Amino acid sequence: MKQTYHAQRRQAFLEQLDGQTAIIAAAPAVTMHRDVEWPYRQHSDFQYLTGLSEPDAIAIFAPWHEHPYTLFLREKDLLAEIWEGERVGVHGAEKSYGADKAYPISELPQRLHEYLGSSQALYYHLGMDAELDRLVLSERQKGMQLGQRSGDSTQSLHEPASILHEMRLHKDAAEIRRMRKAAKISVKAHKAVLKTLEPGMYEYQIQALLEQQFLTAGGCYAYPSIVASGTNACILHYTENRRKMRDGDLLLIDAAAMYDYYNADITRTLPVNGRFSARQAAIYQIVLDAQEAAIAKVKPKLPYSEIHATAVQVICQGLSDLKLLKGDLDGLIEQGAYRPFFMHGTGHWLGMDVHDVGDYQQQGQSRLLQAGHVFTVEPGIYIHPRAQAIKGQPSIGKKWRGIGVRIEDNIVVTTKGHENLTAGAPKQLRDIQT
Ligand SMILES: [Mn+2]
Repeated sequence: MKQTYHAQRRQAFLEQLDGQTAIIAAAPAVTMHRDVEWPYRQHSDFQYLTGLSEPDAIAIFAPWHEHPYTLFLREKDLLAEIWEGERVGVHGAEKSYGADKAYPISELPQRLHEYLGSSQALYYHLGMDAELDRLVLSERQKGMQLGQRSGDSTQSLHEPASILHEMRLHKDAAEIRRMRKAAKISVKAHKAVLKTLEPGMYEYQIQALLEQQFLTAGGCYAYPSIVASGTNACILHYTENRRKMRDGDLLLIDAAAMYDYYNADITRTLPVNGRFSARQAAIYQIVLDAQEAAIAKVKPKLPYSEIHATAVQVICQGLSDLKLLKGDLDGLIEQGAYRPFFMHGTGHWLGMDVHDVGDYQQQGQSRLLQAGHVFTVEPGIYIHPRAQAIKGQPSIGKKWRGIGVRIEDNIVVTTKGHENLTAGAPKQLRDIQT
């Protein structure tokens, strides 16, 4: 049962707390409009440790306490459950969710002090819930005034992220399985698009096709689907998806599934009519070469920053071959001459959050990759039709303007090298042209 993994994570977290207390809060429910809430999505930190997908819950970890893992959560309430669905309840939290002790959330104010007492440090993230912030800070203050602790009476405040996000960065076997599944569902959706796409369709029809695939497989979209045709491909976070696609357009699709709290993140750029123009193909090939060169480097101990450096090198070489950049290669790279065309990083950690947690640097140096790290590799080139108006922008021939290409895959570092979880989504010219 899934609780085995949560129990292992809690054990590791409790050990690293080293005798101190941590308070981790559930995500609040969010209103969509009057009487209607957005579908509930648990906060990834809380989900990672508890497996409990309910709002109005607080997990307290106190290794020194008689109950090292305590859950405060909603009580069973038949009337509320008839309207809103079943609740785990206090008994369920102890029986099925591994809590050493559970209490109704309404009892948090009078019980919180028991968990703060003898801890020199408190791990709590401020800023998610103002009411909880006030309660935690005032109870901490009272505890310090009462001088319950021996020695220094100040209770220091720390970010749980310093422990928890480091844990989440290293994916365990259960997490890799879910990410593999999210990737598989997403690959299938991108393949379905390839079969269906033709001029005259609307962007939202492609969005519907993708999201139907995600839902049919038991997932949902990991983030709002980007279906950006024509010059919309040059807008990095385009999600309107209202345009009618024309013969000769490119279509940039950045869409993928979340499955059981784990995300994929795929981008493909396709010719709407099945055939790239010569200029589109030239830009596409540079991006693909950059992406493949970057992925090929991935193995344990590689500094993470090498991935971006590799993509930048290939993109600068390619743009300079096309005479879109002029000057010597090292100079172009050093001056960041590529930035008007490639203005984002080459990727990000991937996991329960699409832009997942974990530091990219350690002691001022780029982190070295390790088996179990998962991240995206997603270089792009965007020639925005109006970019000419930006000061300092290189002058670009009219015929190049409006081309936007990004290609993104999800890479897991293995002990021997890497595995591309999303390799099944076609990206070679021969596979995406008819
Ligand atoms: Mn991404």
